[in-house]
Amino acid sequence: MHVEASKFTRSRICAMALLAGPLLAHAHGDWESARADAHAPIGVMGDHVHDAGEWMLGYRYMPMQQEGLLNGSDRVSREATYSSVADGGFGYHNAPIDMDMAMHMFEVMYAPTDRVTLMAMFNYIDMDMTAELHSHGGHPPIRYDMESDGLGDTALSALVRLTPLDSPHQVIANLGLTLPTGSITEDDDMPHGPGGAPMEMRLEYPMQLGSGTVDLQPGLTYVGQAARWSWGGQGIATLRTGTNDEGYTLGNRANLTGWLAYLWRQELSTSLRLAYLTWGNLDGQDDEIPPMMSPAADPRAQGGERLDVGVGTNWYLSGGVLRGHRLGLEFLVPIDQRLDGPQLETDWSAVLGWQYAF
Ligand SMILES: [Cu+2]
Repeated sequence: MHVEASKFTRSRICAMALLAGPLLAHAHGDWESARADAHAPIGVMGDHVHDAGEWMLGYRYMPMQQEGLLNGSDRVSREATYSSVADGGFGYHNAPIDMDMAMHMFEVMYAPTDRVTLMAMFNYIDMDMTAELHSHGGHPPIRYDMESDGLGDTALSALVRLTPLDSPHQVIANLGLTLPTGSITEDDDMPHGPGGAPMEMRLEYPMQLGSGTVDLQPGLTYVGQAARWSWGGQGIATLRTGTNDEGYTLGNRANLTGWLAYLWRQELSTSLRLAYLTWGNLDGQDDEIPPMMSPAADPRAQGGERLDVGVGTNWYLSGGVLRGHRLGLEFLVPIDQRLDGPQLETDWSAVLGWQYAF
């Protein structure tokens, strides 16, 4: 943090020498919540707490696009995915082509005390996948679409502020869990009937809406603030408990992220973030999902790791009837990903959010 310390000192001197008005207050070193970067980039959840008695409502729209297949960090063609093992392929019946996902996330926060903020997040998920069934018996490959949408798992957490209330360095313990409100029995038509006729089948694991288990989400968040700069880091694990009703457990996950934000003026900040995500393969399997149908149906082709870089901007509306409303936008692209494959590669994701505290 040497760079931060020198920037911190330099900007404090600048602020004291040059600035009057609201920015001068920041130079005193208290945590300032009425500024754009007092919340992390909008793609980070559970990054901030509220003062006793305060409520917050929020909504995030999170699109994500995946296209093409990777095994490790190597590209794999559709043909190789559904060619027989004897021909040097992977021997699946289908190969995913692309997948579009959009999540609508609604959040409510309430702070019963200055130390503890409670948070609930509800998701509505909408997914489309295009896949191709291998050619057989003189039939050309058949391309088809699958869809699923509905409520995802519901996240509940307590955010416990561990540091002094007004410190410019805040440490928050994230004590979270998710409830299995998302369906794991979504079906759609696939061309597996006679002569490629549509037949309703259980969708593959990435197209299911929930984990089917109660998942623990412990984590730790640190945020720091100076006059013009702010920064933070967060680590959150997702630990599955037990086995779901279809006989499997999704892999555990870990998210590690760090960011740096610059405050252009009280209402506007921009951010740069690195996000590392790792997730495991399935334990067990759903007997209605034949594992050789597609790599997306294979319990051993689900895990991976990815490093994203994100650029973002936060707006904090400080006056007029919209005082206290926040808007955030973040755009993330992977700079490295290694997948247990063949598995769909992530091209980009984005988060557009609104928050209002009162
Ligand atoms: Cu909040």
